[in-house]
Amino acid sequence: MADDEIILEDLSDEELVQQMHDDLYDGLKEEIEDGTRILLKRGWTPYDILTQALVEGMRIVGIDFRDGILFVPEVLLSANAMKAGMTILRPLLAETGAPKLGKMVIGTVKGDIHDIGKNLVGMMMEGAGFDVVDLGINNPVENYLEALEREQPDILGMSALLTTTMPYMKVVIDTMKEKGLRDDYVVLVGGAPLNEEFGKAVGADAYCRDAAVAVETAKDYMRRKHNQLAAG
Ligand code: B1M
Repeated sequence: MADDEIILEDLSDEELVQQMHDDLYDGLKEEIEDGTRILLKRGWTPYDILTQALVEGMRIVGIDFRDGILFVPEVLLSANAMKAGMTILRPLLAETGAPKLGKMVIGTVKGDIHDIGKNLVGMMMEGAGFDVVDLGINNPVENYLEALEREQPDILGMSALLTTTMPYMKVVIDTMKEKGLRDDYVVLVGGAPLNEEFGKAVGADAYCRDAAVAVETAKDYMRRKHNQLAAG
């Protein structure tokens, strides 16, 4: 073992989280898996590990990607490391035993291959008691329409991370309108470049800033739906 090798187990929580940010930056998958397991063993909740160690680490990666310090191959390694941590947390988040609240179909729009945020939303929705059908990345409108017909969900979720792909959400919603389907579903949209105004402009029911907001918004719509059914 090299003298300067870091023993993750020996670090304090704060140092370990800091180290995980560095390891995510360096795309070190196994270290991220180890760090995730150690924090779990120390009693951290899956949600705190997700937000404080993984999402925060990816935020730092995003800054240096934007500034031309990191490039696509490096960021891909970071993304893979992040996904490895998320894979460990996923069953724990889904295991809450929450009663079934509804069903959501979610996918990243055509032209866009970013899926970490979408996956995170899917995981948190499962944890809150939703059945989630994940359409993956790069979805043309046909994929969404087929999935709506096949799965009959309560909610359609769309994700976009690029300013060039986010307008495609309007294509999907407009097509739903043309086919008379729009009002059959709650449409939620999200992704880093979006905002409230954009959500309204494309005709979505709501813009969700992050996965926690997506869960709260989805629950809120399901409550309203049940109240309407009870009243009608
Ligand atoms: Co990309 N990329 N990328 N990238 N990438 C961004 C988005 C960028 C902002 C980086 C930058 O310049 N600062 C920039 C976009 C600029 C713009 O459009 N204005 C960018 C670019 C330019 C590109 C390429 C064009 C680079 C190139 O090829 N030259 C290329 C495009 C590929 C394509 O899609 N066609 C590209 C490629 C890639 C990688 C493949 C290397 C990799 C993706 C790997 C993967 O996803 N499997 C990647 C990554 C990792 C990023 C950054 C660094 C991180 C994204 C991420 O995972 N964040 C990103 C920088 C950034 O966003 N600041 C960047 C962590 C994640 C948890 O957050 O996805 O925002 P986020 O999700 C949040 C919320 O937004 C929300 O909840 C999530 C959880 O809280 N949310 C939803 C997301 N979807 C939702 C759906 C909902 C609700 C909420 O539905 C209901």
